[in-house]
Amino acid sequence: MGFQTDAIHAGQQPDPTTGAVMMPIYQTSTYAMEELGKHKGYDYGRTINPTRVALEKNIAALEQGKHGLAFASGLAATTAVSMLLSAGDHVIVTNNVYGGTFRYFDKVMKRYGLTFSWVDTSDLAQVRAAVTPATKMIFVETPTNPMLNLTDLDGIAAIGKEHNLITVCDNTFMSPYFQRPLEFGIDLVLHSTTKYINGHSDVIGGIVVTRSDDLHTKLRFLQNAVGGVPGPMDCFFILRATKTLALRMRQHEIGAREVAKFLASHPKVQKVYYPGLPTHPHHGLAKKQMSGFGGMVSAELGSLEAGKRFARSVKLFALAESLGGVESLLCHPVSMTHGSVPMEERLKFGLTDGLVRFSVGCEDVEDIIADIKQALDKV
Ligand code: P1T
Repeated sequence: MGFQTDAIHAGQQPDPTTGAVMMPIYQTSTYAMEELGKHKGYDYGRTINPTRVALEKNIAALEQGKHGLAFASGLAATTAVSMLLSAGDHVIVTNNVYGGTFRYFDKVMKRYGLTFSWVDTSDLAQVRAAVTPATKMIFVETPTNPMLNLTDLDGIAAIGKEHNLITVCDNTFMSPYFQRPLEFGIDLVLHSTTKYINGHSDVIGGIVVTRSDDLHTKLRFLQNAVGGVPGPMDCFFILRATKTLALRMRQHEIGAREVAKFLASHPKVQKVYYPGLPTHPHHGLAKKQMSGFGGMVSAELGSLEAGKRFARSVKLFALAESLGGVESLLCHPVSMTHGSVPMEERLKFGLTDGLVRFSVGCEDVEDIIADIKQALDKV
């Protein structure tokens, strides 16, 4: 089936009891057993929930995967994935990942004896050079948050296979509508469903999708054993939202292309980061592995003061963490989403005090551009 058909139908059929067309919210923590050792496939709400199962099947279909595992947040999904590892294991991670992912690996998992190499994974030679006998996983984010650097997924999957490593891609910025990492041989695709997949800025969630039966069995165990599962109501909201994912992504991209073009032509903007611009260093790779360029744009305004003035002056854009909702959001990564990344680390990949990040919403494009224009006038 096509993407939109799957988005609307995968994992769902009319409720057998009532015929309800929409998946019910099974708001229950437990299920009555028929007798000792006999139940209907549902025993306890942390272990399994029908609304969650529907969501997992739905997103698994959109990612062209076989199994989906839903979590209470994107970071809970990352946590479950990291629990596949043991003390002494080494992980290669994209140097510019979401600041919370950096914080989790650096401040939490390091204490449990994992080691990390922070690598510019857009350069496969650097990835190869970072592999050690202890390496067990390559964790990439592409495009990265907020620099929008791309990593070659084909190349990462090949290195992973050669060295028998688990490859993981955080696909939050593209959503499965524009990029499906499993199709390139990546083992696990991960999302903060809080972002484009839910798309309405009203749910925190995460998901992992895989084609591997083995990794699925291990992650299903961890999902239950560690316990970071989403509630049924949140699953219902996300399931409702995927029905319009394609429509929203197309509109996000229309807006983002215009925003990138406008910013690139503006004298007060020093640099624009958007994979859809022919000047982007990874534009060729973007065309190869993504079917669109997404709704995220970053821009260098030159100084913290310029960033502050701009952030103070936008009216339609809300100054807020998060991204991927239908409403436009502006973020100053250094003071917000990436506050936990040390200055010397972030400067290596160009994350300066003057960088602002646009999550271009689905409002009328003229209104979005007009807001950016009037705010730049005040810088
Ligand atoms: O917030 P949560 O649902 O736990 O997802 C974490 C996460 C994981 N991966 C990426 C690429 C992300 O961007 C995020 C969360 N990011 C933001 C809150 C932000 O504003 O960038």
